[in-house]
Amino acid sequence: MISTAARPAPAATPADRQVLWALLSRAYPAVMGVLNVTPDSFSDGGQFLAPELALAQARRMIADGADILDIGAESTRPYGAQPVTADEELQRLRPVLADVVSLGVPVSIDSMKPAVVAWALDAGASLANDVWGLQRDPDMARLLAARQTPVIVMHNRDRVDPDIDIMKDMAAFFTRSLDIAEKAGISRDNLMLDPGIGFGKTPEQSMTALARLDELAVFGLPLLVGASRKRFISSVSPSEPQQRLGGSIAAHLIAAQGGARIIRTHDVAETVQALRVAAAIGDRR
Ligand code: HH2
Repeated sequence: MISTAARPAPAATPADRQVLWALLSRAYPAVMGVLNVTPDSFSDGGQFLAPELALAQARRMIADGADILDIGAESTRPYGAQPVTADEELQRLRPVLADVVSLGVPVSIDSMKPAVVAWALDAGASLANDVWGLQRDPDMARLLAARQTPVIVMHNRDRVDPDIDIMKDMAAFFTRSLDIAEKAGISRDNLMLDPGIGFGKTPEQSMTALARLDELAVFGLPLLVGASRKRFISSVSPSEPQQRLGGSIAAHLIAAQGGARIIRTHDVAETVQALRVAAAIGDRR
């Protein structure tokens, strides 16, 4: 088990948290820029593995309007991702994380390994992004409770089943995650939910999750959506990951209408513009 008890201070300072909550109540959703320090991410693997390229990309995304950066060092794509050890993840993060944190926007750590998240919080990350919704490793909830860290709880499944009702599956999954969070002592104020577009879902189920996002409002928690460049787009309009900007924006605008408060994207400038224009038009109703 990881040591979670004897920490001098929570990772997310009150100032970090204030920034986050201010973003969540803004007229249009906060934009989270994706920073993959991996060789094999599905749409940009290898592009930002070198620390100087990762830092340049982080700077570019902030200049383009990113409110939060999400840094990940292990690809979670459904086909062909190489599982990596915690040590390997740390080796990729170590040369770059503190520099990214120093750029001044909240940084989220996209990892399912408590040891990696613990290290990243010590290095200044202010939120955790768990693509297994606190359900993969019991140490994760313990760690985040001890540090009072905001966490994105994402829906996921070990295998795709085209025959299930994905909305029911998601509701049952989140109910389990919230139970784990409560038992561990994670404050409800620190939880956000994410339907996990493309994770353990058929393209049709991913689109259902986007179309019916508003049903997740019953949980009363902020929603994050990451549809950026994902495969369901190609099921409608055949395209390579880097040619899916139009589809990503369409999906993210629909997610914003459905109540998403954070949008996770590789294409920050275009996404910020789309969200702002949609919100400005919405104001004229
Ligand atoms: N999608 C990816 C990774 N992490 N986290 C959340 N909360 N929501 C998502 O939709 C999500 C996520 C996949 O995108 P990417 O990081 O670009 O790919 P890879 O996992 O191949 O690195």
